[in-house]
Amino acid sequence: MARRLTLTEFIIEEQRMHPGATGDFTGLLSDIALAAKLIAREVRSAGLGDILGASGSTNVSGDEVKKLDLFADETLVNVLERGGHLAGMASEEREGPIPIPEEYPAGKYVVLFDPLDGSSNIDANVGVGTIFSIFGRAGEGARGGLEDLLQPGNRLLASGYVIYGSSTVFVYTTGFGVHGFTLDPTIGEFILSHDAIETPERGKILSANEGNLSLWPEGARAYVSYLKEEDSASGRPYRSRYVGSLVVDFHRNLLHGGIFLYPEDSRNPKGKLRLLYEAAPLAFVAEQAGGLASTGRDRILDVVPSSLHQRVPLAIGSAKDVRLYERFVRGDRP
Ligand code: AHM
Ligand code: MG
Repeated sequence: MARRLTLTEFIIEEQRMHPGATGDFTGLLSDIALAAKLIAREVRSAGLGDILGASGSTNVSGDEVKKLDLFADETLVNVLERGGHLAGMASEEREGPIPIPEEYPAGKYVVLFDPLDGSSNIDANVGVGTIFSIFGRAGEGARGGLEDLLQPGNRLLASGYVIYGSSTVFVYTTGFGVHGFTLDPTIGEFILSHDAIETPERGKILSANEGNLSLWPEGARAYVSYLKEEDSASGRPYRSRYVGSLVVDFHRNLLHGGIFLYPEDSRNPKGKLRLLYEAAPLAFVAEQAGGLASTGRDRILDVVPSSLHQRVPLAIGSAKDVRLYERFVRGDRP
């Protein structure tokens, strides 16, 4: 049987298709994979040391920060700042742009990341993950400043995520399909396990925090009631699956089909999830797998960010499900 490719081998082959590729991009993705392995090791031993538990501070979005969030954030910054591939970074855990120290060379890319999505789930042993976005620099001027970081998702060069769950998986796209790799702990390498992932055109799963249903706008409430009606011809009722780690709920629906919904509500009038660290990178993956991502009104990848921690309503997953949701939002229900 042919040996399966490692993540690095796969990226090198993919980059050969790009004339003029310098190896910088390959180096950057390898750096992200290294940081992911360091985070995976720490997550695996979370229950063992005093690293588990709240660190007592809150992040810029007002959420309680767990120690592992800080570990993941610092690991990504430490690994990525010295690689020479980046002009700047931004993290969900930090308020402003993260500069590359003068002692390291600056590169032509910027990276934005949610270091540990779903971190409120850690002490219950539920899967968590890292989400990342890679852009080219927007201009020659600022070195990794806001101009480089505030770019719409339609300019993403690559995005992806790593899940620290029952196994550690690395999923990414550079605009040529979506590929998934599983960490083989015996050799410390990510091995190609999900080549060219295609998400079902229509799913059977609804993932939403229905505890907020009474706070949602009418379109979202009507849509969820519709999915619960019984009609075998249209595959209803849908199954409900909501872990509360976006990256995990998204990954399951990507493989099996379904829709993840986090609409705006009366407490979070702009939605809860962050455009740059969560919605846009997952939207690029969803579209590359044949799915869609929408605010309910607009394509997520076309939303132009005006601030680093901007929130956005999110409906993401199988194309037919997201399109139907948009119809309910417009008041044009079937
Ligand atoms: P975070 O853990 O990076 O702060 O992300 C926010 C999380 C998502 O992973 C998840 O989908 C959502 O918040 C759950 O929110 P809620 O508890 O309101 O359902
Ligand atoms: Mg998150």
